[in-house]
Amino acid sequence: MDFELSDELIAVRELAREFAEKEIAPTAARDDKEQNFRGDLVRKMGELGFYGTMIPEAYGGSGLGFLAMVLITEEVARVHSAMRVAINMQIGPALTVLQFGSEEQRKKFIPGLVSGDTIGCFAITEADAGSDVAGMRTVAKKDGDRYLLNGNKIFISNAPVTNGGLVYAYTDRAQKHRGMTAFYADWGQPGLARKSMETLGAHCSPLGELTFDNFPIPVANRLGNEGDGFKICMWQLNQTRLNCAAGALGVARAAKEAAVSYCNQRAQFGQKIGEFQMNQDMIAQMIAHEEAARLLVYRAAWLADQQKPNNLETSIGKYCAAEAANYAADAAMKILGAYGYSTEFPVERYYRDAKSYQIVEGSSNVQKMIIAQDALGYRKANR
Ligand code: GRA
Repeated sequence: MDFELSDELIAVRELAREFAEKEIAPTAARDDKEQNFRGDLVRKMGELGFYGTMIPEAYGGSGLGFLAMVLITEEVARVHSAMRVAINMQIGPALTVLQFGSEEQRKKFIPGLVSGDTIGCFAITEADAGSDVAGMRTVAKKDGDRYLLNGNKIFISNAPVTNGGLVYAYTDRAQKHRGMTAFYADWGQPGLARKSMETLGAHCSPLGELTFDNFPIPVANRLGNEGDGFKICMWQLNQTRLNCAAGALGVARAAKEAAVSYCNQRAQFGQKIGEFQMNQDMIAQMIAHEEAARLLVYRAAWLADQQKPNNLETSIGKYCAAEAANYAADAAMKILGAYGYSTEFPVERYYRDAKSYQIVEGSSNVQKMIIAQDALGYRKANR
């Protein structure tokens, strides 16, 4: 077992940290308050190769791997969690096209996602299909050399700004999950209405609805065969879950750093508040939870880099990292008190952003379901 990162990975992490601190952090509070979508930063991250670590050079990537993505994502999320979502919106469709697309589809769609010229997304969730992906109602009907989509997707990250990405729909609803199909869509076509949605956190990550009214997608943009969609979606979620897990590590770390720093500055009752054992208890727990989650998330990424099954390990890592981020944000809020609650300081942002990690990409309860049902022998997680 080797716990050392290679020199290459250390350099990648340094690059991401420097970019995050110099380019993202200075305006993070303002961007959050004004709900700015930072397309300029999305493109700069593309130029730096942040979306291409799991993509071969032939399609514009570097092939550095999943652990490299995790390290980059953690650094970005540490300064602004909403900017982490932007990474996932690029890598989700790029990896899925790499895995399931034809050579022509790979060449056509991946380089734009890797460079950030295409603002990506993946449209799965619907009003009655959140945890229960198979409950979706959007349909795709074949019409000559294209499919026409009808339905509505909600809570879709990047919906207001995306110009290309994945969408899942039923080509044969009677077959339940075996009738679902995956497509790569160019959102510039007619028959699409977008609507923005407001949320508690992740304000710089534009969220919204996509409504399809005979929205056309060429047959040439179908990934795999009709009916492959559910398995493609489960595969995709396993990759994008890892990015969320890394994001949660970043938030956990940011909250801990704020709490430690405040404990060393703030004095009450004639001593630094770090001297109080109740605060030490929270600092210790923040660190223990964060460090444990980090090892789990790195293990899942390492398995992915070895091309070994990692669904179970990714679910465990995502669950623990989301809970660590929420513990840390909650504890930091208690330690900073009114300064934590104040919108003048970043802890309230960490608190709002941390919540998303218990919801997105499979809620904490979905992760627990996957973990427990694997242990009980009901459904294998790694298949
Ligand atoms: O036997 P079969 O041929 O019928 O196949 C079954 C199973 O083997 C079938 O699907 C297969 N399958 C898989 N195949 C490969 C299931 N899981 C996998 C897999 N991992 N790999 C049906 O299986 P099932 O177990 O009966 O499915 P189910 O009960 O309908 O669903 C399972 C589950 C609850 C885990 C799934 O629906 C799920 O993961 N739900 C969570 C949904 C989710 O994560 N949504 C995320 C939305 S996108 C988002 O949050 C964006 C956030 C952006 C950001 O912040 O970055």
